[in-house]
Parts: sequence; structure tokens; C-alpha cells
Amino acid sequence: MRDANPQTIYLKDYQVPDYLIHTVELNFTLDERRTQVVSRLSLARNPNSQSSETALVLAGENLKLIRIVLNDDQELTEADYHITPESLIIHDVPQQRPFTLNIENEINPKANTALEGLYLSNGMLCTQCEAEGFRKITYFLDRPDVMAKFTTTLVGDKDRYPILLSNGNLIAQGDDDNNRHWVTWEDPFSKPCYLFALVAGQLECLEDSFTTLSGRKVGLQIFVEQHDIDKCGHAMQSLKNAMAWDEQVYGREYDLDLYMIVAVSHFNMGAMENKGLNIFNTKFVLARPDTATDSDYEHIEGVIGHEYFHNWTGNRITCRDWFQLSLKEGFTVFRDQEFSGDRSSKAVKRIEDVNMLRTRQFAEDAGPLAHPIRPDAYIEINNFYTLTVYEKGAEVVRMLHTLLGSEGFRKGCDCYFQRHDGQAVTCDDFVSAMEAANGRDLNQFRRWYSQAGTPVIHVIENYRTDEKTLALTIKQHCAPTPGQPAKELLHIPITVGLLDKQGNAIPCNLQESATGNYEVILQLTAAEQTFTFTGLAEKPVASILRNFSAPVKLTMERSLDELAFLLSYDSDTFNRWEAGQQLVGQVITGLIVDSQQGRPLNLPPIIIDAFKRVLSQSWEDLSYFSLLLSLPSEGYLAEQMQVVDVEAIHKAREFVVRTLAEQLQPELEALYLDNHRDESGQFDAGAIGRRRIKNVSLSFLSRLGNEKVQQWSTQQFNTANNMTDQIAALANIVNYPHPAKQECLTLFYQKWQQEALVIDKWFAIQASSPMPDAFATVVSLTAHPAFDLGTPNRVRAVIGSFTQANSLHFHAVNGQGYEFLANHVIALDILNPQVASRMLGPLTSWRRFDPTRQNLMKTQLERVMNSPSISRDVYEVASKSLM
Ligand code: B3K
Ligand code: ZN
Repeated sequence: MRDANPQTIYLKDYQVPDYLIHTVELNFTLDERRTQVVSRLSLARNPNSQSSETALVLAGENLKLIRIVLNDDQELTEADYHITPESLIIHDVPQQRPFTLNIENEINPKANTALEGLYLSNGMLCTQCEAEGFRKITYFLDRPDVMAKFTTTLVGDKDRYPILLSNGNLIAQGDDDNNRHWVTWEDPFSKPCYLFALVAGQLECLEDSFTTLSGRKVGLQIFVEQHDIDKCGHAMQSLKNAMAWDEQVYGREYDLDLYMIVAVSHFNMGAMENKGLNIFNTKFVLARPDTATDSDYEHIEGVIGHEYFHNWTGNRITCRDWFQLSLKEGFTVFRDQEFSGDRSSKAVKRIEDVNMLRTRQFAEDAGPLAHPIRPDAYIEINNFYTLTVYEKGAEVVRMLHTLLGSEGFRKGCDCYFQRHDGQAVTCDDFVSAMEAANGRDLNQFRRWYSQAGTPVIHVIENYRTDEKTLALTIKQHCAPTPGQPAKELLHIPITVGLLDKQGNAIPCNLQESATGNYEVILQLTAAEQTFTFTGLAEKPVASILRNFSAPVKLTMERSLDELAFLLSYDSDTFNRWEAGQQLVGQVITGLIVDSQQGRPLNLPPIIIDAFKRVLSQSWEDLSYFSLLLSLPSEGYLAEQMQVVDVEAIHKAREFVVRTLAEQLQPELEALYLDNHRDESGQFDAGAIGRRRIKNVSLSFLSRLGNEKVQQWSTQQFNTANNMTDQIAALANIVNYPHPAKQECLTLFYQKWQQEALVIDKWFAIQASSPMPDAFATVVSLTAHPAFDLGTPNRVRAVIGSFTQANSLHFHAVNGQGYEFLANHVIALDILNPQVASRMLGPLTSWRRFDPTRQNLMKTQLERVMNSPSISRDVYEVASKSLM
């Protein structure tokens, strides 16, 4: 193993830092292979430190130390310090008064394939410091509770690096000898080093400005490689929308005079919120109607918003330690979800978010890597940027919003900002601010932060004609997770509405408080509680867990008729959609069993009728309409099974889609033709909705394999001048038998070979195809000249799509998919441990499969574990999933 002894870090061991850094002056002389870093730190012993240790321990990895000078005049010799692979230990520093350290070291950005610290992307130098990348730049107290003021000077060749950027405001610049120039940046806000950034390269810039509520003009700049400058307009508009939204909804203004975004092609995740200088994966900046889909446009707005919102929730107020990551991530995801909902359709956004949570986060919470949103131990913190910390973290913040109401929540946020601006704090501080501002006791609620696993809520209804009451008895239970054998009871908000036989909403009068409201939030705090509604002359239909008011699994006896009724009448857009999912889900579950037992498959007429009814109504929100027509995904269905049977799931689900296409062919054809028009370049909700409903119809119809529909696909593919329509057509051509498949793939590649993000789509579509030749195709794609293990987007497009979006072939019973993944993880780990460890994910769910597959998956996991020089990242994921 690369790290001989991977150490576990525990939350319970947290101690304040022994030293604090007040100011940092950095000087970089930039070079691809030999960048010189000079760092001048002003330090002092932390008066709050309890430790008797007096040595100064600075973190540092892969650094070539040149020299260290204490207090400007004392050059340290090797007797004064000690270097380990991860640190620099200075034995003796002043204890009673502040002191300075000047440290000179050298780094090699070109050799940095892990893309953490300072690295090279298409000739451009850029940084990624969260969580612990700054220690790969220079020796430092690399922990978020050490906050300092940074001044940064960049020196570089004028031709190679005409643009030199860092955090804050540009305060000085000039020319140097040897065709070099320099720029000095000063960030007036104290920050932890994980928010440091620098960028140097040949970049074009799109400029604009935003005037804040208080009348300050902020310069906005988006930097990209020259050939991408025509793809920045949407990102810029998104940024302005986000700035205005944060002022309106949270009363938060931006604080510097300049906000910069740089797009880079090589990036381990989506984007990074560095103070005043966000660095983004190109995927979340670049968009032009012919290169990006409607979903890409929406994701860009969401991620631009997310990073912008971090300026208050993350940067101004940051995390005390990395266990508190959800403090900034959960809250900021909640903020970006609400922003996106306000910008487009709240109903659609909520459904998309819940869909992702229930398929992917619930799986994480039920697997060997389950952890609370505030984990209590880690080996490699990069492994904890998870769906749990982010998405479940956002659900926990959303529950606070539900429990306190919009106004109460806003008061709590104001209190949090006022109390903690400029500090590094904990999740507990956030909840305390909510309590203080609202006079509420949230002690039981706090358990959501420390307890892993998805609670199951079971509801039993009891209607009494004589008393005209409906009693809902609700139980909560949470299964053990690794390291947490016994679970505590949670405080769970459950939003409920009642419908009469005609589908009208009726007042929800609880026995103890008859408010007459059409919706109530039940507070479940015990293992079992009964809530009684009164004044009900006939048995109502209860709509429970509206808007998915808590991240739980709801179980309840529901007839297909009742679900069909809710699908027709529920006024809660989430539960209306959910009723449809349950209805189809129940039927598919039955068909899976039929298929496993070799019985013929039959689709009950109630499903066809329900779809007919949805199709016959007129819908204003066409994106919502298209979600009502979409079946539960294979991944979601897998989540519902004790032992996952990918073949039976695929077969049963496809049977339902195909039968619906046969039975509803005229309606679907009409829907396609009615919504097929040329409105490329239009990104209003109407145009997006028409494209969605049209392409959902085409996808149903493509299952029929008839020539007419094949021609529609080919024609749409050939004539589309927006990427949404072109890629949707290509997906149908690739996913079902089509005579022009090879021709279209070749044409597409030739047309788009210069556009990396579009070529990622070309790779991803082929890797996720259900056609029988998918595995052979994927193997050949990894040998394609445009495939590159060093480019995370490409790795995700090919290996990620095959292993995460093609269960049918990844889980082939001969085990070839598993071996393929292990081979690539082992190769990738040498270059980029962070991405390698993410890619390993699909193998970790081995316990969910039949014994044959379990063995095959385990064998590959063990191979990964035993490969020489495995990283800490991959070791943690592999070893924990084998435990
Ligand atoms: N804060 C960064 C994520 C950094 C991940 C480091 N492995 C992006 C975000 O959540 O906004
Ligand atoms: Zn974030």
C-alpha cells in the first residue's frame, strides 16, 4: 500500500489547533514542471490550545523543501526540523509571541495526475485544494479551523500565462525580465486554505456586472479556453440569477468587487467554491443550444448557484473540521434545490431530487459504507463527499424548514449568519441557531446528524363510521447499520392531506387541534403514535408524506384503485406522481416474480387506464407531464428487492413499456407529432417541456421497432439543431435495433470530435445501451484514441456509465463486467485515487445479489484490495465493503 498504515481519524479526537496563522503571503514562480513556492506565514501559539506539545507540525505532501527561515533572520538547519511523508515538524518555535516563517519549496504540476493541489489541464495551471490539497502546494496548517488572510503574487511567462488569477482583488501588477509578468491578489476575508485558488493560462473572458441590493457594482468574469468563449452566456445569466435570488430569499449580498469563474477540462468533481475564484468542470459552465441539452442547461444553473451560495454557507461561515462537511454541503444543496425549483418547476425539481435520493442515497445508507450525515470516523475525507452528506444532508435542512415554516427557518438562518460570520463552526451550532431564533427544542431532531440508515415508517389506517374519525397509527423503525447496532427514535415531520370520494381536499382536524387547515404536519417522535382526524362523514383517502416531507421509506397497504385515485386527484404534485410510481411499481414487482417463475407476463388493464387518463388530460407543466409518464427506473426497482435480479427487472420493466407503447400507440404518436417543432435555442419552460414530452413519447414508441418510428428517429437525429433532440434521437437509435445505428454514430462523432463534452455523451450513450453487444462495445471504447484515463469526465462517461447506468450488462453472470471494472480501478488508482475510489462504488453493493454474483464481485474487490500500492482512498472503500 502507498500509505503503509492508513490511519482512522475520529471526530471525538478533535482538538483546537496549537498554532494559528494570521496572514499568508504566497509567491509563485510558475512552471509546468518546477513551480517555486515561497510562503511567508505569520503565526502565533493558539491561546486556547490545551496541549503540552510545543513543536509546530505543518502538513505537506510531495513537496521539495528548499529552505525555512524563522523570524526573517534564522535559517533553520536539519537539526531544527524533521520531515515525514506527510508533514514538516519544527521542534522549537516561539511560544510567548507571534513569529514568522518563510518557507521555500518546489512542486511539479505536470506530474500531478491526482488533480489535487496545483496541476495542469490543457496547458493551464489550476488548483483544487478542498479537502486537503493545499498541503500539496506548500507546508501549512491544512485544516478548516485555521483561517488566515491571503496575499498571492503570481509570476509567469507572458505568452504561456497571459492570465494570472487568485482570490480577492487585484492590487498590483507589473513586468519582470525574461518576458515574464506578475500580478498580486489580496483577499480581504480570512479563509481556510481549502478555499485558496490560482489559475494561470491562455484564457478568454466573458465579462458582465451585477449591482447588489445596496447598490454596489460587482464585476463578473467567466474564463474559458478560447474556442469555448461562445458557450458562456447561460452560465453568466445563471450567476446573475443566483445573486439576485440569494438577496431576495436569504437577504445575502456578495461581498467582494469581483466574482470569477474558470472552466477547466480536467476536474475530479463538479466545481469548487474558492473565494472569489470558483473553478468549474467545463461540464457545468459550457452550453450552446447545439452542444448542450436542456438538462445540461438546468444542471449548469444549479451548480453555478450552488457554488455562489457557498459564499455565505461555506466561505463566510465555514466548517470547524471535516466531520462537519454537511454543515456547508447539506445547507448549500438545499439552497440550490430551492433556487432551481423557483427558476423552473418546483414540482419537477422535487421529484428529480427525491428520485436520486431514493435510488442512490438510500442504497448507500443500506450498504457497507453507510454513515451519518455527520460521520464520526474516516480514513480519507475525500471518500465522504457522498450522497449522504450532500443529499440526505439537504433533506435534513429541508425538514427544519418544514418544522419551523418559511419564516421561522429564515429567522434561524439570520441568527446563524449573525452569530457565526467569520467563524469555523459545527452542525450543532447551526441547529442551536434554529432553536434560539424560534424558541424550539430540537434535541431529538439532532439525532438525524449522528444516526445512519433510512428509517421505515409504517402507517395503518382505521376509519370509524360511528365516530366519523380516521386514525393513522404510525410506527418508525431503523435497521442497524455498520457500527450502529441500535437506533434511537427520530423526530420526523409527516405532511398529510385528506381527499373525499370526489377527489376534493377536506379539512384535516386533529382531535387535539382542529385548525381546519387542508394539510397538517404530524410530528412523529415516538416508536408508535396514533393521530386521529375528526369530523369525517365518509372514509377519506389519506395523502401521506406530501412533498416527501422526510427522507424515509413509507410502507402502507394501498390498493391499486386507491393509487389510481391519488394519481388522478391528489393536489400535492409530489404525491400525485408518487401514486403513479407506486401503482406501476407494484405491478412490475409482480411481473418480476412471474418472470422469475417462468409464467407469462400480463399487464393489468388498470395500468393502461391510468396512463390513458394521464394522456387525456391537458397539462400546463409539460415537464411534470413527462414525469407522470415515466416508469420507475431499474435502479429504483432494484432497491425494492431483497435479492436484486437485474435480468428479471429489465425484462419486466421493458414488457410494461412495450405493452403501453402498443396499447397507447395512437396517443403517443399524436403527442410526438404535436410537440415536434423547431424551437431550438429556446430555453423557456414551454419549449423544454415540449422537447421532454416529445422525447418520452419517442422512447416509448421506439420499443415497437416499426419503420415509421425508426424514420422519425433518424429524421430527428439528422435535422435537430439542438442537442436535446439530437441526443434523444441517437439514444433511441443505439438502445433498440435500428438499421442506421453505425452510420449515425459515425456521423455524430465526426461532427462533434472537437467538442469534448459532446463526445462524452457519445461515449456514455454506447456504454449504457441495453443491446446485447454492449460489453464488447465498452471494451472497444476503452481502446478508442479519444479515451483517456487521465480525464475524469471521459472515465465517468465510459466506465461510470457502463457500471452505474447499465446494470443489465455490468452484472452479466459470467463476471466479465466486474473484472473489467476492477482492472480499470487498479489502473486508475495509480493516476487518480479520488476518481478510482468513486468508480469502485458499484462493486461495494455485492451483498445485494445472488450467491454466484456475490462471489464474483467479492473476488474482484479482493483483487483490488490486494493490488500493490493501493491508495488510501481505494483501500478505505474496498476494505469497509468487504468487512
Ligand atoms: N466543495 C466542493 C467539493 C470538493 C470535493 C473535494 N473532494 C464542491 C461543492 O460541493 O461545491
Ligand atoms: Zn458544495
